[in-house]
Amino acid sequence: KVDSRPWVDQDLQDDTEHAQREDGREGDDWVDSSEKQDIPHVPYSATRYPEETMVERSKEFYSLLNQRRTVRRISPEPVPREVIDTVIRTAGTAPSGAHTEPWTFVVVSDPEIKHQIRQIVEEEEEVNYRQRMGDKWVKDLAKFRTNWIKDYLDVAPYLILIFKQTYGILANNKKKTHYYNEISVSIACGILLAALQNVGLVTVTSTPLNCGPQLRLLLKRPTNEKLLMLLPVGYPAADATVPQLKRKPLEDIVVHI
Ligand code: IYR
Repeated sequence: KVDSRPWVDQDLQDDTEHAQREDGREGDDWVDSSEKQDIPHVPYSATRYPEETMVERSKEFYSLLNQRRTVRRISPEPVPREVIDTVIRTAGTAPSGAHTEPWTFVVVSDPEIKHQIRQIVEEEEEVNYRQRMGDKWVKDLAKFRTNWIKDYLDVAPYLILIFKQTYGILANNKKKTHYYNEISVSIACGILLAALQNVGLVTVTSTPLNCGPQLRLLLKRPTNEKLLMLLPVGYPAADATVPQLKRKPLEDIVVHI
């Protein structure tokens, strides 16, 4: 059977809907909202900049992020652990459905585990490229010179695997609904990419197709967690190259009404 959307990961469906029974009430194993407590609301104010400063800052931030590129040749040079901790803290500032913070960032630096990850990903990606993706998809990717061999999984000093928690598990073993968990974690991933760019590190936004369950087991993550993204992180290799791509101009991506 030919799937018309082969990039949709088998394991990556959003099971937020499992939180509710058909009658709209929560099942016994789900936390009752009446158990939740009220929290105080406190004043908020944002830093206010003069307009010229806003223009300048907007351009500077654009320039920084416009230099971000996917880099597939990563240097083995060590990266300070404190930097990794802080970029992940930064990613964890993302907004999330009902402030459920439905993310787990698994940071792998152990060479043995990195290699096991590589073996799982390469084995699965070979099937992806040879069978699942189909000729059209493989042709569409040719100009990026990608294939199923992923050296960066051994070489990069850190692999960050980002899992979405499809529901939460409370101390009393009750389940908690994680509203909009996929988009919440996707936003966190975007912030993580920006934070990495900000410190001069590079990555590949990889979404290893159909590797989720095996990697989840390898990393001993619970069944409520599903792999959303795998980011090898490090400095770019001295001989790294990137395809010469152009970004769409503003006029092609914005509509003012
Ligand atoms: N997941 C594969 C294939 C791949 C797919 C897309 I769409 C890309 O932009 C790049 C690669 C891989 O990582 O090689």
